[in-house]
Amino acid sequence: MFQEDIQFMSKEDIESLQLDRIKKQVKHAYDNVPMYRKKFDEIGLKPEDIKELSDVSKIPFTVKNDLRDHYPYGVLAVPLEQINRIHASSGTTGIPTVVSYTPQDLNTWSDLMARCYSCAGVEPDDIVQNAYGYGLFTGGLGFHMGAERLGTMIVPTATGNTQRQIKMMKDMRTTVLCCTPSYAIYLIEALKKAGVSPDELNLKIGMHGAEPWSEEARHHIENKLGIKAQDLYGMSELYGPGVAVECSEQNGLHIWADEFLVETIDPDTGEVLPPGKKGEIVFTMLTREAMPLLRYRTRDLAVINWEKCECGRSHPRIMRIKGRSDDMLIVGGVNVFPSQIEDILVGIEELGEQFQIILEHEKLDILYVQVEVKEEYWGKLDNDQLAKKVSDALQASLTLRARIELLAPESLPRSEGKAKRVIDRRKGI
Ligand code: DLL
Repeated sequence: MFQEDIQFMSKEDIESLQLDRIKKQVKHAYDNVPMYRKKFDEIGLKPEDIKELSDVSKIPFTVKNDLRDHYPYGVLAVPLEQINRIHASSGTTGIPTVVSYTPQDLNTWSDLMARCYSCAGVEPDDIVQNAYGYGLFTGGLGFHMGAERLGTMIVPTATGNTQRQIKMMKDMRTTVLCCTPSYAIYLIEALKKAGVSPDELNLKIGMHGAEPWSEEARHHIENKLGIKAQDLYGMSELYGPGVAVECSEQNGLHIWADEFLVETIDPDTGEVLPPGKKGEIVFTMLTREAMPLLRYRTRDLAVINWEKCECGRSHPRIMRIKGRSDDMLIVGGVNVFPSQIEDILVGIEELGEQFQIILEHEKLDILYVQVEVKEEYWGKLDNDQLAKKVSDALQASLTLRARIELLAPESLPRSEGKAKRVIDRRKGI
């Protein structure tokens, strides 16, 4: 097992390592990043004031806009000559969030990703097909470097060209498929259309992340592909993929706490929440050289479980990501998360996996939910009755009436990367 000693560190050892590292990291940020020096000076905080792990709550938060305001290199803690690579994520504001890495950062990230593969059950003799996007997006290169570090063979297909993905899976005898959960679901349809049975493939593990997905989506992928579908979490600001991953228990994603210190906060007040409470996840990177991030607000909402896992690991677990605080839609004054709608749709037997939410405004906000019907039911049911059943189920949970549009199988656009679930056509929003 890759870095087995770190994977199975005791809680006490993790905490003492965290304390040792956070002290150094705070000093590194304060001494080298003017933005942090300013944030600390404004509240009279000195790096030496961090004596215990609980003192971390004194440190001011970092938010995405801090990175945008210092675009592109303003938050570097090392001279530009020491930067080996950048990645970037596009944002809605037009200014990308740029993240930078020293050779040591790339080394740490590779280790983290190799550890993720290993924790999820991947072995050096596996054949990894990497269908994440290579380029500025961190998914492709992150999964690539981790597989290289673990020592597997890599088939770097990148996104798209589904027919070629299928051919490669078959001919190269791929055992591990890395892609977003929505692309895995699309591949299942494409395999069926191409007349390729999963029995002809050698797949055993799927490594899926980059977007929220449900337990039902997992069962679908596992049953149709005959694999174990593992959830993996990360974000560009925190190296990329590799922050947390599921083990064989599939009961929460282990956050590699030797590198990431995690807290949960109330997204409205910023107050630290007690263990077990759902809130916004905040990470402090413990060793990053190029771009130290202290108390970075992810906007992701989840519950953290600090209990030791059945697998024997003590690294805390993110129980499934429950959407983002900024994903929240406000429809006629009611707060709605797309994941809530998904949870209800997947519970209705006649519906397929693909759906889209459209918001319009005509005097009042209108919530449209377009959802595909499963092939075996399409044309065989009373659509009005089924639409009413869906609308009633949504009303009961959201306290909102949605207009339901039932669609034929395979009519919504498929995505090769992250699925686009929400189209907001309301003016001024
Ligand atoms: O999506 C990095 C990544 C690549 C993760 C490949 C996993 C696999 P960003 O594009 O910066 O980075 O998007 C980060 O995606 O804040 C979450 O909202 C969401 N996200 C990532 N993984 C998961 C997951 C990559 N497993 C944002 N479950 C994060 C739910 C996820 N949401």
